[in-house]
Amino acid sequence: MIIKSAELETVCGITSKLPENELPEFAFAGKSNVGKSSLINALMNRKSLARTSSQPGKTQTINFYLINKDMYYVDLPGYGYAKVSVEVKAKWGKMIERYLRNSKALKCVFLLIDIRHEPSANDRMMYDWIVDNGYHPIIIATKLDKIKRSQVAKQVKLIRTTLNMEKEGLIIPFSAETKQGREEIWEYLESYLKPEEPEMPAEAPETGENQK
Ligand SMILES: Nc1nc2c(ncn2[C@@H]2O[C@H](COP(=O)(O)OP(=O)(O)OP(=O)(O)O)[C@@H](O)[C@H]2O)c(=O)[nH]1
Ligand SMILES: [Mg+2]
Repeated sequence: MIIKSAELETVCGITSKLPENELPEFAFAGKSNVGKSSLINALMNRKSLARTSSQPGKTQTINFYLINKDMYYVDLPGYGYAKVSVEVKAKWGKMIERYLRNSKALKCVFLLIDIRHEPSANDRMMYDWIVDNGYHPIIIATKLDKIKRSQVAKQVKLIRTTLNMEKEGLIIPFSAETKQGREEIWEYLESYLKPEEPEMPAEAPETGENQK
């Protein structure tokens, strides 16, 4: 994908009204520090438009990035950040839920899981919750550069079984350091943006006379 433009268009806090976008949206969910903002930067071909940090909990708003005036990447706040109070966590849970449930433009939810670890109870909840809302989550297994190549298949399998994924469910290993996996994610996004194939001319309509 060629990135011609990328800009942060809307920032929503807990009490903000969510935008009603017409262009397709792609959301990135996952626990705090898993690499959502880093992935979004890589997919925007920018170093630091989406803010990242060694301090988890950096993204505390829902951020809508307009890409090529064609679609949005939606950076969601991470769940499971220990230093945030129970009330704040609950409020964020509600906000993410409100977004995922109500957006009419949301095409696909990417759920990020650290390739080094077994998915947590929160990850499993998030996965099930996305499925229950009618989406087929794409798993991005992040921080691929942090494990040996020989470990990749084993870790991918661990993610698949722990999340109890559908057989055809997609897991894309990705590294924000090496950008491995980026092309595949771009291809996937593009498949949503392509205009629909023109319909084949219909055959002459049946009159119904010969039908039972
Ligand atoms: N080695 C390596 N580090 C990564 C990768 N992706 C993210 N990181 C690092 O992990 C830390 C967290 O990354 P973020 O992109 O800020 O994570 P986030 O999911 O947006 O975190 P929150 O905003 O807190 O929810 C940063 O220090 C990143 O540099 C990766 O693929 N490889
Ligand atoms: Mg972030």
